[in-house]
Amino acid sequence: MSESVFWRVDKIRYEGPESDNPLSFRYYDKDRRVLGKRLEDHLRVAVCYWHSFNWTGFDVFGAGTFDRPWFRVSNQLEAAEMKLKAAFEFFEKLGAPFFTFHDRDIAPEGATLKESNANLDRIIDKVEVEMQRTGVRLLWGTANLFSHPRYMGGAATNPDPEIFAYAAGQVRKMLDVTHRLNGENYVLWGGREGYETLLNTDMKREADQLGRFLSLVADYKHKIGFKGTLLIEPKPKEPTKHQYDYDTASVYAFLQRYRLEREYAVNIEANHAILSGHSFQHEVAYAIQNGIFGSIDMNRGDYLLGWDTDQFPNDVQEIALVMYTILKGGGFTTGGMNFDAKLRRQSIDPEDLFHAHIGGMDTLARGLLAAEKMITDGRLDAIVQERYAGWKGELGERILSGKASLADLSDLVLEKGIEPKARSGRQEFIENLLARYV
Ligand code: XLS
Ligand code: CA
Ligand code: CA
Repeated sequence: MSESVFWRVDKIRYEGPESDNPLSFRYYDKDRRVLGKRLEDHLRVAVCYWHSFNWTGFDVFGAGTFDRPWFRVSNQLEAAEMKLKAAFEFFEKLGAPFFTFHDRDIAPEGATLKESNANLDRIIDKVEVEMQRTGVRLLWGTANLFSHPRYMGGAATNPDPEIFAYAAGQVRKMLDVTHRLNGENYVLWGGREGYETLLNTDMKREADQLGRFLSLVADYKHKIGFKGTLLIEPKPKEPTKHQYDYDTASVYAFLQRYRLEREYAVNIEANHAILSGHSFQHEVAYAIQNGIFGSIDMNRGDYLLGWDTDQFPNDVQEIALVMYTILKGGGFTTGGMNFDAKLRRQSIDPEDLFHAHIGGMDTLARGLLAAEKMITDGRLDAIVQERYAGWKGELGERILSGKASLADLSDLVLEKGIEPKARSGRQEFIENLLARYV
């Protein structure tokens, strides 16, 4: 018997929809060609470190429930090395092409920034070896600017500039690390960048501070020659009541205000989209339309709970619509589908981590295959084209090109006695059509 926590599981293989083996893929056939590209290259799946290897299963009411060997080791650096071995064994057995992590997920925080950086360097040497050994790549790196008590009042938006400087130090280091590991993106999630009450908050000043911080990050990225994409991850609430990065539209307005819209794109999380009162597809479509679509944090929420439950996705229709939107937007460039999702705290067996990811990957694959049908069939697109066809005519062209004034349009209607005819939006018909692809 090996001492590995995942010793009972072999490499997960594609066995097709008829397979009864719960530790196999039924749809995720990585080499299958979909619209001229390998399925794996469309989805660009990543496993996240924090939920899968750091979270002990604790919640606000109770202690950790997962018994992983590295939680039992008191020397933090030794624990980090053990966890690293297990994580790469998991990535390899699952066949995930990418992973993601925060600085503090992978190596322990020290007493000073200097000590933390040294801890990180020591572990990153080993990460590099594992990446070379397995071929697993880094989808994105990020700095944890929200767990340590120093950040309780924000990182970039903190009332204390020394905390801003500390956060800058952490991001600088993590950008260096991400660059060194050839990360494809770098994520900034403003966990504590928000506020509880205006009684103690200067909102205008905090926005300017955040704008400054993001400019500094972009400058540094260019200075070191990092070619990956900088991403901002919107989230409407949690941990604070008002989060500055509420949704994609707020982030886009913020970026424009600080002239950063060409430097940053968004990392859209499914669960965060829902919490902001939008559909997941809406958030993705909004980002694509405005040229700031970057990457996806894949998970789902619970419609009965108002918080961020980070569950694994299982709704094929939702994914199909999102994949359809992404494919029509040209697909991922540097982005991918990161499983920012965690087990339920009663799912304590190491095998549960495989079931969760297998189910998630199969759901993504089914969504992709449905989206492929939607695209090749072309009927959904034709319906929308047809609905707006009037705008391709002479009147539509005159309006949009600015050739017709408000008075011209009024005169036209009065003179010609125009009485437009109402047409059905046919939503139920279209929904029935959609059901046939899924
Ligand atoms: C938290 C966020 C976080 C980011 C990375 O809700 O999802 O995990 O993805 O800091
Ligand atoms: Ca996330
Ligand atoms: Ca989340």
